[in-house]
Amino acid sequence: MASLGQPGLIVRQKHPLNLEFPFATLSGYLTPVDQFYVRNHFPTPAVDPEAFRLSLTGSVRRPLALGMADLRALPQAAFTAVMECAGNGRVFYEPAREGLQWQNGAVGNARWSGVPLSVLLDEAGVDAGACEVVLIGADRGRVDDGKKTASPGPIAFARSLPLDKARSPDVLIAHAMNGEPLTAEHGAPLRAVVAGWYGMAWIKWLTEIRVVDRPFTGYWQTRDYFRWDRGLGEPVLVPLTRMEVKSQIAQPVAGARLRCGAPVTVTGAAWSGEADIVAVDVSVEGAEPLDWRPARITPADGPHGWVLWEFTWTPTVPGPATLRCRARDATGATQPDRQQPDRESYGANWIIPVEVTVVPVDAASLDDFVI
Ligand SMILES: Nc1nc2c(c(=O)[nH]1)N[C@H]1C(S)=C(S)[C@@H](COP(=O)(O)O)O[C@H]1N2
Ligand SMILES: [Mo]
Repeated sequence: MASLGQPGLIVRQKHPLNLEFPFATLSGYLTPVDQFYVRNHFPTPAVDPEAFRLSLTGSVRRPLALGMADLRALPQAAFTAVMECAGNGRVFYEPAREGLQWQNGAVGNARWSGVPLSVLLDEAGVDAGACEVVLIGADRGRVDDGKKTASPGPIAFARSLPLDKARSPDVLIAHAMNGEPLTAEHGAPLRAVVAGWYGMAWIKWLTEIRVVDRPFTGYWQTRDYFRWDRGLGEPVLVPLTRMEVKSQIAQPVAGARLRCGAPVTVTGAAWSGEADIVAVDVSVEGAEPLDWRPARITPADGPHGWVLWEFTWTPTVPGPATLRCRARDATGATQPDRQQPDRESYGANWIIPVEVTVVPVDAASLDDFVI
């Protein structure tokens, strides 16, 4: 197959900038920064790394105002973590849902470096009555979503973490991505890394951290990025948090034509919010019951990274075929067969069939587009 060179990113929206990683180009464990999806709600703010101070205020004994040099002098940590936008895969919902029509590329896996949020919380001394930590970005704008919630003026992008997550080693105040200082698109000079949780919690252009003694009810906490929870009987809206278990096929792509009798490597990635991936299964047939076979997994390089997987398949029958993949995590959670009614337009982790065509070898030899 001809090389596509630098395939770049798919523009989902120009203002504000929203870019999707073409997941079919997945080729390495870490997603390069210039291939990493971008999800913005407002124009990218300019934060001057010299003048800027990260403030930590609220229910703390010693409020902090830290410059970049102060942050670099504190203990550092680094890990690989997958970040998936809660809207990844929205295009597969039926009927169509409002919102950016992400296919399967609003996800990436990078190495993040910075100061654990727990270090800052310890420095500041959290009050006994505190319950959450609100992370606030420097970007702001008016929200008018037609749901009677138009904001009276510009509001900042903000989300909260419960104290136990905020204090866990999963959360970094990061200044670098894949060993390079954060780029403007990815939140320079500082962003939150909230390993295990959907991207909306990973606040970019982080300028303010506020410890609060009652649950935060900001717009992106309560009016967006939620799901229905029926655990208490009557369904209630709860903020999205942990990523659902998920696997995706990178190659072959939907519509691919495959040579009959020639082995093809089915490849992809899999991840889950706060548990390891223990298995990825692949099925290559359309007929039920599906014959699921284990894929080979390249383990993650730590608790938060995705796993890459592959499965070798030699098609033997010309005609249409359906590829599916399904991951299972250490809690036993696996991907559902169908879309989940309680997830509004988020958390799309059900099994997405990829339809391909197997062509006889003689026909294949005449066709450049066959892989
Ligand atoms: N300040 C701020 N932080 C933000 C956002 C934003 O619009 N503003 N978008 C969030 C969402 S929904 C996602 S999925 C991730 C995307 O991060 P990326 O653009 O670096 O991929 O950032 C999150 N952090
Ligand atoms: Mo997102």
